[in-house]
Amino acid sequence: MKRVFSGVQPTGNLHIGNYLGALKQFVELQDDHECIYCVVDMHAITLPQDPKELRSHILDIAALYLAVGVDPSKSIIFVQSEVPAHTELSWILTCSSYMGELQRMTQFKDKSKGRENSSIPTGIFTYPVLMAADILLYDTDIVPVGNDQKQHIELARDLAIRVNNRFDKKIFQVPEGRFLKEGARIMSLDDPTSKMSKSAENEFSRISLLDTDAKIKKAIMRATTDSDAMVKFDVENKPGISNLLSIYSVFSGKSIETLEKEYEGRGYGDFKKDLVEVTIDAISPIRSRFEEIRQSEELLKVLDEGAEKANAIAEKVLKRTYDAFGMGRKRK
Ligand code: AQP
Repeated sequence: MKRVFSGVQPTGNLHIGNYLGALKQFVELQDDHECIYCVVDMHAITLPQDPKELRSHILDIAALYLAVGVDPSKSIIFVQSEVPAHTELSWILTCSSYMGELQRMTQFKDKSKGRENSSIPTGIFTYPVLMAADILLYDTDIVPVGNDQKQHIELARDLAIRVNNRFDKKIFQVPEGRFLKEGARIMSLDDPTSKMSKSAENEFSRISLLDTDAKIKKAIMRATTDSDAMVKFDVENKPGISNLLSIYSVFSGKSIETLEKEYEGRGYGDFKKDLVEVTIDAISPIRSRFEEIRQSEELLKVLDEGAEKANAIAEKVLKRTYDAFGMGRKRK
């Protein structure tokens, strides 16, 4: 069975972009793959987090994994900081990476925009290497993620190949990214030229999986569209309605062409009203399951067992790497 690894940062509640780009794939893959899903709290602290909120978000994300359908009897679910090998391997890979390749990462450019070099947190610069360590530590074959992670997956592949070539043997499995055709990049509702994000200031720029029906309605009804009122998919000229069409299509299972025909000559009002309904239908069962799971002792048990299993796999790959680099004394 091929092995799958992916993670989500506990930086806030998951939005429909996280769900449609990544989590939906997590569920689809678990029946015929060996899946490992992580709550990547080491990544979250690349920007300052309130400690109490961070602790709470870690459990929220784990509960959301279960609420969307990740099944702990099929998949390993764990918290990144509970497996120390992530940071250990990250250091080794940092010593195998170059400033130039990290400077080219568009997420680094976005997150450091407008800041002087002297005030850019180093973690924002080096976290793609930590992400490479996350992936390589589990001999991962497939990484299901949204489109925004393409460049980071490329870096993980480059580092794996570089280390393998250096020692002329297979230390790391070279992973492949897995991106969906629809939903791989859901855009912000108030600025459809940038991606929907958990940490964007305007809460109406996103739909979170835990939003109330009223909030979902408000966010969709005020979503930015253009003035010609034609429901047509054209990302370049009509990014707002194109984004809403993508969301409608993945939640309803109808193709974009079918939706364009259905709403021909009917304007945006009708379309948005129906999209509200379709979105609430898709999200509200997740919300109710979440409430139940988040309160349960079972969640903590799942994470304890997950950390134990993840540690066992990670230790082996770390040992193999230490041996190749000649680190420490020979471990048994
Ligand atoms: N807008 C999106 N459309 C499709 N997929 C998305 N993902 C994120 N945004 C979209 C995918 O969700 C997974 C988890 O992302 P993450 O939390 O680890 O980090 P992120 O990509 O930085 O997500 P956010 O929401 O933008 O968080 P913040 O605001 O904290 O930076 C990944 O697979 C990602 O591709």
